[in-house]
Amino acid sequence: MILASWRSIMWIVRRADIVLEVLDARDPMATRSRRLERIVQSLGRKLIIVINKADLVPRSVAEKWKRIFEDMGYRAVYMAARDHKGTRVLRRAIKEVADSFPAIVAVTGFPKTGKSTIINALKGRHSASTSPIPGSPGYTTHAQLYKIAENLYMIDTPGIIPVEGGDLEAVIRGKPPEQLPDPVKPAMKLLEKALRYNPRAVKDAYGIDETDPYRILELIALKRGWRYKTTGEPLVEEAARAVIRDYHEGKLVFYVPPEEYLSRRARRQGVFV
Ligand SMILES: Nc1nc2c(ncn2[C@@H]2O[C@H](COP(=O)(O)OP(=O)(O)OP(=O)(O)O)[C@@H](O)[C@H]2O)c(=O)[nH]1
Ligand SMILES: [Mg+2]
Repeated sequence: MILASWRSIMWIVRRADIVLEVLDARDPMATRSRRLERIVQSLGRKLIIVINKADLVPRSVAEKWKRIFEDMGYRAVYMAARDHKGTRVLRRAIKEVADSFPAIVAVTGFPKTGKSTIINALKGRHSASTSPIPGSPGYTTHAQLYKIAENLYMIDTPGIIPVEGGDLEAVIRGKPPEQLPDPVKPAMKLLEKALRYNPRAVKDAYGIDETDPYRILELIALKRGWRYKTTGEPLVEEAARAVIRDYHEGKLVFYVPPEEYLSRRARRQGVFV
């Protein structure tokens, strides 16, 4: 699969008037790229932060993230592109920041944040191909221009290379689960994270009442009959891939609360809350 290089991201940003940075509402800060934001700023383009997949978090959480980004001085909207929710708000934001028309909007962000889905939602017809799994046929492989309306064009881009923050997101979004050299470690991290933010996540997704991540993988494998032919041991690698896939597909349900980010930031700034 092809991840866009920073050079090609610059090339795309140069061609655009407005850049959307698409984040995953479940963990916006880990799917954000300050480097991209800096590039957009330094090239004098307009940035709109789009907090997508808002259907996977409570509305109040999406609202809070929006406000956090607005307080940083960014224009921000939230939406659920797959359900065509929030498209009007996004259209309005684009209209308001555009200096002139026709406007070209580049849609950028981490892999699998829903960039192509946003384009489809705005277009009203499906043409940008989408899929839940990195590296699968719906993976956007090259920048492509779409006409959204008479005076509005959008450039769909492949997920940018996630270089900062969110190591876990970088690993699980960077490659299809089948191609991860070691899916077990990231899957264990993902399970730990899920349980930290939603103690019911594993029970709800797999009907398994267990907190040890390795044991959870074993139990998923046993439940599904995935065993090594030779030894009969549970095939934890296969369970790990399933867990990563379930996260991409929103079946493993959890989100990072904005309060955690706010209290961390306050601590960094030496403010007690
Ligand atoms: N729950 C939920 N899922 C969404 C939403 N938007 C997109 N998705 C799903 O997320 C997955 C990835 O969507 P894409 O639009 O292919 O994401 P992308 O950013 O274009 O992905 P790449 O081009 O591979 O980087 C698909 O399964 C979508 O159906 C949303 O608002 N809510
Ligand atoms: Mg895409």
